[in-house]
This record gives sequence, structure tokens and C-alpha cells, in this order.
Amino acid sequence: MSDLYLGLDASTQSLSAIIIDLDTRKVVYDISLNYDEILPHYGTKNGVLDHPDPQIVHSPPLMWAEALDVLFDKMRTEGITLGNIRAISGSGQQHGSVYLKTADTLSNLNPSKTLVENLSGIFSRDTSPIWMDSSTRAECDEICDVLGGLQSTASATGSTTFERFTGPQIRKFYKTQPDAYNNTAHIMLVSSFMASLIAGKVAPIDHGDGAGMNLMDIQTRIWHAAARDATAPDLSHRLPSLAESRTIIGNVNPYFVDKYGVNPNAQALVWSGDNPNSVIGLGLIREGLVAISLGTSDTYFGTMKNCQTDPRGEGHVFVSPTGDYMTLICFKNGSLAREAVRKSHGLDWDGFSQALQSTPPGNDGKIMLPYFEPEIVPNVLKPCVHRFDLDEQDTAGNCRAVVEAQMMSMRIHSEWMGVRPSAIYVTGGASVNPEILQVMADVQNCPIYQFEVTNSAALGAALRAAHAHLNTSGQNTTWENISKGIAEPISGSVVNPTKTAVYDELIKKFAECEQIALGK
Ligand code: XUL
Repeated sequence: MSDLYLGLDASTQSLSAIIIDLDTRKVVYDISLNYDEILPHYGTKNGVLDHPDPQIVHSPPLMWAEALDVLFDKMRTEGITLGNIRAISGSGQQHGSVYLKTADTLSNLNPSKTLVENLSGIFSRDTSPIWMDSSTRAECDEICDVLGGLQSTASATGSTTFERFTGPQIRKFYKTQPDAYNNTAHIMLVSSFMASLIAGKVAPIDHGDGAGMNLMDIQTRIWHAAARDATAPDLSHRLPSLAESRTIIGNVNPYFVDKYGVNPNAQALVWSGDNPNSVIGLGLIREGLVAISLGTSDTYFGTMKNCQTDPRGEGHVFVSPTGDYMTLICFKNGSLAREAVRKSHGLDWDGFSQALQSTPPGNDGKIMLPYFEPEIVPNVLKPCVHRFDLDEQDTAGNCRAVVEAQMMSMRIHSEWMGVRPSAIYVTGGASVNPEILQVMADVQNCPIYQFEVTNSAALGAALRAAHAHLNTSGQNTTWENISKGIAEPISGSVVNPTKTAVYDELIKKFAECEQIALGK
């Protein structure tokens, strides 16, 4: 019987599981359970609770726990051989936090009861602020000021303070609900909360997810004392330890053995955030490998050996599960902007592609800054589309301008990493469009590969479980071995750069236009 590895992913909208058989390099089980559908009694919409203030976005932590019961029950009834699971790890939406009065119950869960029954009364805060919450501007400024401003906060913790990051969220909780804060014994991340349930004890926070808190020293990977003190009093004994993401916490909680037949010797690993897990699920295991996800917003993430932080404070540095560093840069005007241009010129996607084909690389110097929505990178608060040497009615020119702008912006705003990509793996809806990929290849001057993944975070978690298990059972293995044949781009999918010189020139003009648009 094959050894199996389980990767779970507690994301914003769903709990997913991927089981891999490393011998055959195959995903043997892949499921995603949508919280709104399977657990409607929590009243969430897209996994979050309704709130009159749109800046406040919370989810119920008990829902995530209940979803674990539903998932394991489903796996058991579907005949998955949970007895063959050798190791379990997981992925959580980053930044969200869970507040517990006590963790004593975790090691003593009664399998004849549900997780909800077992966990009743342990939370000091019934709802968890998640990454979509943006209600902590004041706390961000307070912490950032104590740490000496944007640049020094970024070099201390990997990112300047962001509303969704855990430190500012903890500070707001302490300021607005001091009694509940005092009543809190343990503060966990979504990832470490789920790992604690699986392991039956308080799980460490891994360096990858810890870097999304504005609380961890990004160089030494221990809690940053000044950041901690700037966040809330007596925080040190409320936070768990920090650990490498390959750390095995112990064997799986007997609750899952007795109730669902999980292998009693299955190792429970620390969990990490969804982005660090995706780095593994996409095979970004060497410096210079970059992934670009072309989704509602476009994200750029890649690995780097040395820790470089962004002096402009726009990008984030997390720790990769390989022990290297990784970056994440989020551009809000992704599909949003491409679609706005397409629709305003009455085109379908074929028409959009034809427009790209009919225009030359470099667009004869026509430039757009496509801030259809407020932009994260660069920081633009008021939406405004700027055009330089570009007529608003010029259909083909506008189509090319929006795509070139996105690709040039990614190149300019990732320069601080000091690592030029050697290959880019592209995912997300727009990654099927060869004309968009050609612009990407030309602007970045490197080959682009398509990647067919549905859940790179859960896959990354399963691969992390396999890596840790093999390396602790005397079968030393490398990340290259682990990802071979399973976390690789679609073979033959390469788009090579053809016209690059034009962009080395145009990018200078684009940078100037950006400065003008930003009023600098
Ligand atoms: C990263 C971020 C999101 C969440 C949810 O900084 O906020 O990607 O991890 O997916």
C-alpha cells in the first residue's frame, strides 16, 4: 500500500484537501468544501460574516473547525484509506487571527462528540478578523511610528504595517475590548489554529505565516520585541513559539484516529500561509523562479535567497517553506482593468486578442496607467485612468496599453528584490491568452510557462508533509525530488520572448508617466 500525504487548505471560502501518492506522483484525492454551502447555519457569504461597516470583515473560527469534521467524515465515507496517511500539513488564509481562553481541551478531545461540542466556550473572541478586514488604519500608524516609520518597519518585519496584518488587528482588539484581550491565553493564526486541532496541542506559527503579522523579525525569525511591545501589553505569553515550516509537532490528535481511522503514527506538521504553500505547490524552489497569477487582481510572487525588503513599502517579504525568502506583490487592477478596457470598447476576448495582434510591441509609445480601482502597487487611493500619447477612442491602442502597463508595472515594482526572473509560471484566468503571455515574456525578457493547478496551496501543503516525513525517516530528499513530476508547468507550454529591446526603452517613459500620474 502506498504512503499518502494529506494537505489541507483553510481558505476564505472553503476547506480543501489534496492527498498525494508520491510514488506515482499523482494527486489521488482532491476536494473543496464551500463553507456557505456545507455550513449555512453560520450565515456567512463567501465565508465571511456580514457587517454594517464594510471595513470590518470577520469569520467564525468554529466554522473552520466544524468544516474539519465534515471533511474527515466525507473522506472516511468515500473510502479514502486514511490509515495510509504518513503526514498531514496545511495552509491557511494569511493574517487572520483566533483568540482562545484556554487550549487545555485540545489534547483531550472526546471523539464521541463533534469538534464544535468539544470546543464550546474556549474562544475569548467568537469571530476572527481576516485578511479582508481594513479597519485598523489608526493601529497601523501607531505601530509604524514606534518602529521608526515605513522603511524601518519593512526592514524589521518584512512589510510595513498593513491593515490586514495580525499585529495591527491584535492592537485594535486590545484597545477596543481590553477585558476580552485580558481573558485571552492564546492568540493563533488561522494556520496555527487548524494545526493545533490536528496536532492536539498549541502549534507553533511557522516563519512563512509569522512574517505576515508585523511581529516577527524577518532576519532572525524570532518575535520582534519592539514590534510586540508596540502592539499590545503582555503579548509574549499569548503568542506561541515560531518554527521552521518543516517542523513536526507530533503525531496526529487521537481524536482523528478514533473517529475517522487516521493512521495513529501520522505526523502532524506545522501549517503555513496560503502564499508560502503555493510557492511549493507551484515548484518555486529556486531563486529567480517567479509565479504570476492573473486573477481579479494580479499577484507576483517569487523566491529570493537573501532578505531584501521593499524601501517603498509596497511589497511583502515572507519566509518560504524552503527556508529562503519569498515576496508577494499584489496589483489590484488585474482582470478588473483588462475587462474594463475590453468592455468599454465593446470587444469579446477574441476581439481583445486581435487588438493585441494588430498593434506593435511598444504600442508606438502610447501609455496608459490603468487605475480603474484604487491601486495597491503603486499606492493610488482615488481611481483614475491616465493616458499619455493615447487617444481614449483608439480601441487597439488601449487594449495593448493596459496589458503593457500591467507588465511594466510588475517589472518596475519588483526591482527592489534584486532578482530578475529566469522563468515565470503563470496561473489564473487570463493565463490562457497567448497574446497577453507574449507581452509578459517580452517585457520581462524571460520564458513564460503555463501552469495547470487548481489548488496550489493544498498541493504545497501535501508536498511539505511528504518532504518533512521523508527527511525525518532517514530518506533524505530535496525539494527538487519532491516537486518533480507533480509541481511542474504544463510541458511544452513555453512562450519565449521575441521583442524585448523596445521595452527597455519604453519602461523609462512608463516610469516617468507613473511619477506624473502619482503627482510626484
Ligand atoms: C496575502 C493575503 C491573501 C491571503 C488570503 O497577503 O492577504 O493572499 O493570504 O488568500
